[in-house]
Amino acid sequence: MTDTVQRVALVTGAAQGIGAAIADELAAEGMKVVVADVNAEGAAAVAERNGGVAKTLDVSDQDAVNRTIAEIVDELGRIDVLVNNAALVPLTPWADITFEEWRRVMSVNLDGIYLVTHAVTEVMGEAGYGRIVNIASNTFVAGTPDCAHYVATKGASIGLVRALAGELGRLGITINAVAPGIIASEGVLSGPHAAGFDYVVPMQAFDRRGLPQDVAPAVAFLASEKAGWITGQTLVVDAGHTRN
Ligand code: NAD
Ligand code: 4PL
Repeated sequence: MTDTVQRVALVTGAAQGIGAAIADELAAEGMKVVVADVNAEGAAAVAERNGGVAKTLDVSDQDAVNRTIAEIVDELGRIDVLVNNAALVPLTPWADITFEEWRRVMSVNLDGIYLVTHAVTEVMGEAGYGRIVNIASNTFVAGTPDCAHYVATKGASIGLVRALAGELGRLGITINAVAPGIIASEGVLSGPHAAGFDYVVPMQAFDRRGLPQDVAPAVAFLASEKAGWITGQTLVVDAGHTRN
């Protein structure tokens, strides 16, 4: 951060869970954070506590995405950091993944990344500076069962990071992925993934459940100016559950 410019960060899916912790961490580091989520109330509460700006946004809605990015540029003048965090986190055995369910997960977890990233890189490219972090998942490393559609989107988000690093580097933009292991977010705690802790925690190096606050610092580092020589990479943040 320079003395004169306050960096603006857009975090999608930031009304709760890992996204909210990332939004708080970036705000604590001095950034102006746009807390974007389909959950308007939750986004407003997070923005209220961290001095940010809330935007109601469905990342899979092309018109809404383009309108929201234009609003942010109008109101705040810039977008320096994008964290692609919004996602559906389903647990569905392969036999039960209908094409409709497959498309639903693709549209939020993958089309959403395309839409927001495509709009934001235009803004970042004009400024000649940007930091993009995709929140992937260590399920892509572990091959976690009963969420094949989800794992496929997380692999695709890492593929996009690798593919875009070169093109975006020429514009002064870095793009990396952070791949958390199982985290006690509101979403996971309220759904069937919660049973996964009993299986995963014994494989970790540390004997407790991961929290959203355990992921946020890694994202903040890759989103910082000082991470400018790192791009196209995936940082696994899972207490050593997987090792590569
Ligand atoms: P969560 O379900 O607690 O929160 C997700 C947020 O995204 C919610 O606020 C939800 O409203 C929002 N959202 C959903 N669809 C949206 C859309 N179309 N547009 C905008 N916002 C939308 O989830 P979480 O556990 O905090 O997960 C956050 C990210 O971390 C996701 O990318 C997830 O895949 C990833 N992740 C989670 C875990 C885990 O165990 N919790 C592990 C690895 C990776
Ligand atoms: C190990 O990304 O990485 C459950 C739910 N277990 O979403 C995840 C593990 C989940 C994960 C994830």
